[in-house]
Amino acid sequence: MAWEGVIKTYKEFLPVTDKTPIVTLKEGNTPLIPADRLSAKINKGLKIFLKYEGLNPTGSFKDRGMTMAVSKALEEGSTAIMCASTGNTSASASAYAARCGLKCFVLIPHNSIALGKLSQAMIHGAKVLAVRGNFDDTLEIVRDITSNYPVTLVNSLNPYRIEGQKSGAYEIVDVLGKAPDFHAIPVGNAGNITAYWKGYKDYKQAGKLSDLPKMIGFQAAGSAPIVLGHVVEDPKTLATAIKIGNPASWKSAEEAADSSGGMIKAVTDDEIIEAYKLLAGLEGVFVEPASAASVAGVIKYAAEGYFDDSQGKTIVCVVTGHGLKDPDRAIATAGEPEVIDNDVEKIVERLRLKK
Ligand code: AN7
Repeated sequence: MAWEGVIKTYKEFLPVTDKTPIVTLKEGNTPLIPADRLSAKINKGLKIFLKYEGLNPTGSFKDRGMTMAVSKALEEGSTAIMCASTGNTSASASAYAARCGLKCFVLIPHNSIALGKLSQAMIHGAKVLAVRGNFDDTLEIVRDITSNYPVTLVNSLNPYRIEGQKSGAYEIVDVLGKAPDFHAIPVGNAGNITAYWKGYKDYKQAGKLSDLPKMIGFQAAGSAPIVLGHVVEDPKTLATAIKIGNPASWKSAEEAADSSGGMIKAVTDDEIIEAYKLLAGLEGVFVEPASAASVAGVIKYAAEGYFDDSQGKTIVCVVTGHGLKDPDRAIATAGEPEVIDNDVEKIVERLRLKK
């Protein structure tokens, strides 16, 4: 049967009715990819899976929440939506708005979002303003404007975003037949860890799983307010998607980590880039740097002994966005191609091929 998108597939778990106009790009149903070479490299007997969210229609997990937020905005008679974004939320919001004829207003931090994401918001026809400030500043402005003007906020402060995003957890359990033992995830504004935890708890309540996973979240070290326990005024990291100093869902992220027996920790930019290269080179999975934070965290804490009693256990790493979102980073990391003459002999020689 053809995949119908997140809302139709999981409607019994979502706040929709038969009257909800469903705006969908058939998001969800992303592959859960076994990462056997990575598992072997980490060598703790863990079985690692990658939930490849970059394969959603706009290239990130945000589509799961956006189908809900935009459908509900339409149902409630809204004519315009607005978000602050480190890039992926704006790419998704602008696509779903285009699809149903809503206006879309986007505030991004100037010079701080990856090129692929910016190109998406522009081509889908959103009104994009690049603000001289950081993400936290733009979110503050969007909260202010959406509470004073007839414009629907579609950041993850909008509870429908969390509702849609929790579908990722359902899909994982539907494939594995149970929850994983560990769920590793990057943390920025902290909506996604909140959503997955909710999804697992829903499924437990519905009798679809018995044991909940330990939720382990990873922030970039230069933007790690939850780890530090205070707001970071000037967050820094090359993982621009998670360059956030004052996460909107801070408390619920802590709640997910604490009540599951997990943790929220930091990984450095070097550790993120190392994991980014490993995913691409060892598993054939191209993700954006922020997504690699989940894998970087697993590698780091494996080395510190966190998984020493985890023989045979499963871990799902959510890799949240596609590598093509940030082509500049890929080239900066892996280099440019060598240029050569249009000459077969020179090329054979350069490739060191022998008959
Ligand atoms: C690839 O687009 O906040 O912890 O404005 O794009 O739920 O915020 C993006 C966040 C992880 C962090 N990975 O998720 C935005 C935005 C990628 C992301 C996160 C984001 P949350």
